[in-house]
Amino acid sequence: GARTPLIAGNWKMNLDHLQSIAFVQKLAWSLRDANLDFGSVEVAVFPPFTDLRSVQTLVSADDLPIAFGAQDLSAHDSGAYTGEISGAFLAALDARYVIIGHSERRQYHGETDELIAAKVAAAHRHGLVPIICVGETAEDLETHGPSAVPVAQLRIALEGVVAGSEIVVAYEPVWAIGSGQAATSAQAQQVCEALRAVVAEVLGDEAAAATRILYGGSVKAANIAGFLKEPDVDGALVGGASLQLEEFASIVRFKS
Ligand code: G2H
Repeated sequence: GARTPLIAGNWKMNLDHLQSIAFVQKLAWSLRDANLDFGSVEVAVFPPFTDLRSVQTLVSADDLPIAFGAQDLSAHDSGAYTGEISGAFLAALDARYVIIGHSERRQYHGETDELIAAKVAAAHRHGLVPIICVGETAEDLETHGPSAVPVAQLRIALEGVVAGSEIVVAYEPVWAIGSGQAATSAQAQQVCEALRAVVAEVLGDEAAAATRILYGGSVKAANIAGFLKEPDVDGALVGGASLQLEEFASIVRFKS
């Protein structure tokens, strides 16, 4: 298709410093050995903040075809915000992406749709590509049906978009996260199609056609093919399986 699939490894709060560095190096070797065509798939890793500098150093020294980004950022650009990391800091590390509004941030850190919109705006002020995460809980699914909650979340998040700036959307049903119980590819397609319609409505048809929409939630080598066959699924946000080198490399190699 017209959109290059993105396989994004969200490490969450896993892998210590030495494991992070070894992982990126071995991933690069593994992908090189597989003669992966990087025109046909993009790979990105999302280490904890404290390992971004090391990953940047490694990736730039060896010119590795691996993009990277952060798992969160502050809605503010600078100032008295103890413990926060600004988009400016991430841009200075050459991070290309930043994950925003992951359900774990929404659930455990009280992030609201409005805060997420402010973080999307902050990412765009610093030239970062936000990966905007949306998804419904099992209860939402039962009460409101498949697309209503993710669609409503995305509508608000898109208020932060700076016109003409790139976004990535990730549909991650909360009931499928880390549960081993992935959505079916048909379920993912149904919601991703609805999300693309929201992008079209808010940002226009051209933006909607260019925007990559990922599926996330218990993605592994055994189910990635089904997701990527769907017309509106343009890659995956991978958690647990992104921590295992061979498994992650197999996911990446799928669509080469
Ligand atoms: C969903 C996903 C990565 P997992 O959170 O963002 O994690 O693949 O472990 O379900």
